[in-house]
Amino acid sequence: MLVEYDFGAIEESKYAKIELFRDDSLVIELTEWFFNETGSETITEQMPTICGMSDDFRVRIFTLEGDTGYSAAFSIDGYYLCEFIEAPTGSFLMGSDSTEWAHQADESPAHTVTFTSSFEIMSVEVCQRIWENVMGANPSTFSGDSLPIEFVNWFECREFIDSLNIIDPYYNYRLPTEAEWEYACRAGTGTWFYWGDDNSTGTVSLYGWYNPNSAASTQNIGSLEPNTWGLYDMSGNVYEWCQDVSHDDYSGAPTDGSAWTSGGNQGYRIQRGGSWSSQAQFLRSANRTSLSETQRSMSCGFRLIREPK
Ligand SMILES: [Ca+2]
Ligand SMILES: [Ca+2]
Repeated sequence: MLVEYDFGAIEESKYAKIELFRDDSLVIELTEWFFNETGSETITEQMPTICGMSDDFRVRIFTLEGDTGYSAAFSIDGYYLCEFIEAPTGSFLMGSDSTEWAHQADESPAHTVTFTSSFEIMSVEVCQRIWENVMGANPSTFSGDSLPIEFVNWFECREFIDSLNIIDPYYNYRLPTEAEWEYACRAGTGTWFYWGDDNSTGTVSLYGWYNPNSAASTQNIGSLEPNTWGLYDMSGNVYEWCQDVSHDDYSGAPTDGSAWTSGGNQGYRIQRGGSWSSQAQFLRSANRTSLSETQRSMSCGFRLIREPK
């Protein structure tokens, strides 16, 4: 779906919050970071597939200059820019044991992690359009507005986030902790994948871009089935940087969902979820890998956590 709307009423604003209503009910809240043009323009954004296609949609826009009210007519023929999903408080079993298919030693010991606060995680990977508008350049190996950003090292992700935190007056952003990432990926499941214990190509291909179905490239974010919390591409498309330093296994890992940055293999950061080039075993919810924090990979991008300022 593409959403087209006229921002002629917005001047000199670098930020707009957009609410999309369907039949007078708020169905989605979007955050737009890069309005600095004057005059009218048509913006084509990706909209969540949950928006549907044929109902009565209206967009309400809030900017630093105030509420602009409902927009004029617009059309929907696409999908979203960015949406954040609230992960509720709760506990889950992080990691896997040796009975799991393709289990690796660094997934042990499985351990209970408890979140006493909810958090908000981006429903998709950061796409190139967002990165380019914040950073003014696009280092990706593959090219496309709706493709995930990749070929950015861990420090470059931090630079992007620092810039975003200056632009956005309402939220601070950061990388997920590894525990937050796996909790959100599993979305209440304890199976190999968030769709169950099914590693058949037909089933995996419904949820994740990986070696058998990706045509050796990243694919548009959010274009396959999400998990039950509404998160897309937690398996496949690009690996996703987390805050945590790599460790050989979970011995001594925190159990409160915080980032594990002491000890371990300093200089190496966790990546999660497998990628377009991976085989199915690496798309498992428990799978972990790491990369030097100064290294770039055409298989690795990231998504964001946000917290109110
Ligand atoms: Ca991914
Ligand atoms: Ca692994």
